[in-house]
Amino acid sequence: MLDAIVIGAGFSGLYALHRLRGLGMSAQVLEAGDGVGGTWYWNRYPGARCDSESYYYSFSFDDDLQQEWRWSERYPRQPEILAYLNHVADRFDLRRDIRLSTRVTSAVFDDGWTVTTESGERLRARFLITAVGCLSSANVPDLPGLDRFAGDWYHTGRWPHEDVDFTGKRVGVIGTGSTGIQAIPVIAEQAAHLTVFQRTPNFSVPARNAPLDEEFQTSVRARYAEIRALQRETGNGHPFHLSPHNAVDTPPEKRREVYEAAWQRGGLRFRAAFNDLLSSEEANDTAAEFIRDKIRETVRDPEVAERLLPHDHPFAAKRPPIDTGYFETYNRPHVSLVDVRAAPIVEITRDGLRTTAGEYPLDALVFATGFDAMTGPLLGIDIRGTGGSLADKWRDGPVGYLGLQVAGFPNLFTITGPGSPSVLTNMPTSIEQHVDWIARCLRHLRDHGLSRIEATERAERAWGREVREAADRTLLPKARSSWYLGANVPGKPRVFMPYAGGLAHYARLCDDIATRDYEGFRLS
Ligand code: N01
Repeated sequence: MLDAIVIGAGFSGLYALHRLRGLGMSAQVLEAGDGVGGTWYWNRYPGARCDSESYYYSFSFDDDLQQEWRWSERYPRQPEILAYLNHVADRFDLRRDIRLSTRVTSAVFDDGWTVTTESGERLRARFLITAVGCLSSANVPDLPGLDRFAGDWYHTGRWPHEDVDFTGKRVGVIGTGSTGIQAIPVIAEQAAHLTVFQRTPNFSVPARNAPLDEEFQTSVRARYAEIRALQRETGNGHPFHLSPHNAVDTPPEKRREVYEAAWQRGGLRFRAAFNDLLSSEEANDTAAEFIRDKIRETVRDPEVAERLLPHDHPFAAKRPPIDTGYFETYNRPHVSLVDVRAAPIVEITRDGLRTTAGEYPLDALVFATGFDAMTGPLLGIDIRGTGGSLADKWRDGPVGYLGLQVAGFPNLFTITGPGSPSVLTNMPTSIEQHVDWIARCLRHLRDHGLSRIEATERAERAWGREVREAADRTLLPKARSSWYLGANVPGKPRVFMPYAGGLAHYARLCDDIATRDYEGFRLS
């Protein structure tokens, strides 16, 4: 029997294996893809890059690694992040314990975990660690007629490995989330005609991507200790604090100047321009209106601009995209915008897509329709604990303790599971915090001659309340169409899934719980 099985070889699985090895434990990573990289292995769509800046969307656990790696741009492209993760796999000699093309179909607890793969093979381990990602279960809407479509169709999160050439083609894109907003301007460069099918208009801030010069890289390398410490001190794992000022008390002229400077600097930091943007609707309205004005200024056709204006959710209550030329793309003569909220999609036909307002001929269709987030990747595996299946337990939405464990599933750890800050943060920072906590816990068990750990139902219920209350202290639940609430997947329970209390606060809670002999867990 192995000490641990880890499912997934993205950022989380790679780091988990490294830490387990450090504890002298035997571990196997099982990975469905035929390469390492997780999100960055699957998401190869045109324009795919990270919205966190490269110098901090990376591991911090090894100083030599961060000193030697060179990022080329402010926001790294998918191939560059994939190359980085392959480098990590080689540098730390991880591959010999990673089995690729090995999809796990079930995991059953019976005094240890028995994991079954798609090929029917069984492996046993004392501990099971899921490193399956939060956004890895592609959501392809169930549209009638898709099987009849004569053209090619793609989901951004399952993009082919070979180049897809849209030259001369009439392409449709469904979805205007972070992915659609990255892909649309790039697809428009190639396509003969691009039709964007938009259900919910979105806020977006310019990324202002640029190559990184040597001076900046040298200064980052010299300051890495300080940068990493700052990431761990902030609410969302980025190396910057929210402004000390609030928007409500700032005079309108000054406020506009602050927004303008943040707009020019670009990137996710725009939402840190004032400290009350996610807690006060009045404050949020000022940011939302500033962005709507920018959209009106950028898009030349006032009717198209009007259709692009987001009104149904506060700014940043859904994950705010950042873009390179997104709104400008709608000024191109071969790009059109179709409002599928006003005239919903009826079906896919042999030659295109039909809404209640008409038919749009297409040679290719791209689903930028997101993911069955957070719970989807876990429920895609038939996980059975002492009292039944995870699917039954989560029928009305996910429950768990700290997003790390679920009562009734002993020795199962869920890296960045529902109820942890995860998707509200810079993911590598959250992943390192979770893996470090799990490693500390495993060492504790070993040092105390213990072999089993399980969250109590009481602790789980209390944590569920804390997750709800933390969300309710913000404007986040007001975005009713958000995948944070499961709203993008028909039939999914509407439960706010990530923990909105901030990463630094959460990490302190996790450490305190460990220090108090793993309060809320049963150890034996
Ligand atoms: O997915 P989304 P995404 N008919 O769910 C629409 C991360 N990410 O892949 O809003 C018509 O946000 C849907 O409409 P609505 C990031 O955390 C990170 O873009 O549900 N439309 C929406 O417009 C992000 O938040 C990076 O009404 C349908 C879109 O499809 C997360 O991934 C880069 C539809 C889906 O948007 C997910 O982003 C990219 C239907 N049936 C993404 N179903 C990084 O930088 C859905 N839509 C690391």
